[in-house]
Amino acid sequence: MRILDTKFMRGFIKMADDGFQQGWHERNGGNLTYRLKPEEVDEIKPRLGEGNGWTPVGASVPGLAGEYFLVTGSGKYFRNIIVDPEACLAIIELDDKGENYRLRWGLVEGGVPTSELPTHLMNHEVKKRVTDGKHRVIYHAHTTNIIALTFILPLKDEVFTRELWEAATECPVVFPQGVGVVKWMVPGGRDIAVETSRLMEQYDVAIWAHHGMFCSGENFDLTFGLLHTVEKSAEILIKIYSVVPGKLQTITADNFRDVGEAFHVTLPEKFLFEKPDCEIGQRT
Ligand code: 2HA
Ligand code: ZN
Repeated sequence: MRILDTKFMRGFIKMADDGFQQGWHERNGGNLTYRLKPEEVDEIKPRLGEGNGWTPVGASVPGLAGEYFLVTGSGKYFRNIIVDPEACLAIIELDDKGENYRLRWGLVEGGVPTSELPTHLMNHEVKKRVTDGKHRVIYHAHTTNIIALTFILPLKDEVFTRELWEAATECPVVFPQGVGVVKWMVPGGRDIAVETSRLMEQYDVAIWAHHGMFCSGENFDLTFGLLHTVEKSAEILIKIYSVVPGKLQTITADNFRDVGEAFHVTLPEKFLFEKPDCEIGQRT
């Protein structure tokens, strides 16, 4: 099957373009990776190149040994993916130790996989383990309102989760485990990858202070939908805090317990701490 005609490729390209249309991918900002299913690898194998030499990943991910990934290219612009996917994207194969990769398709005008490859692969490794192989998509975007929130809220998982949940009733149902927050760190390396993948043990969302967000999910719809929902909630919060210093009323801890019961989701009690009834003039 022609690689560009496969369902996973079309889904990947659509998701990337949806993200660009949302305004989350200025210049070369953001990156997206997808762990191929064995049958998807079989389907395209006759059309893959030989791969010329192995390159270190920059992290060790033995849990992903031998796996294939569709990834965005370093320095490539999301806005160009839909126009020229073969120049902007790559299919890479990991070696039998999960330490090196080789290029099997794409990047026809040259280049290397995303600069955030260590974080993507370490996240994939954690998520493959904790979801029994269900999660396949890791998405990083420069979401405007989440970034803005990281300047005005304490960089704590509990505070971000509670604020995001309060801004839209669907949120605790969409991300019941909450969100994790990584303090400002240098992007592109192993250290930030370690911090992020540690959060991915318990969350599907990791916020990078003053930078953006990472989400993990089973497929393109769920992963895009998750990131979109979190960013929409952040937009509501930025609108609220642009108008008043605090909320006059909000969804309470007991309200969340009721939502949890009604929608059969378990909301960790660490996010349901008591707060003053009226928050005008105060911040969490
Ligand atoms: O430029 O988003 O974090 C790609 C990035 C790096
Ligand atoms: Zn980034």
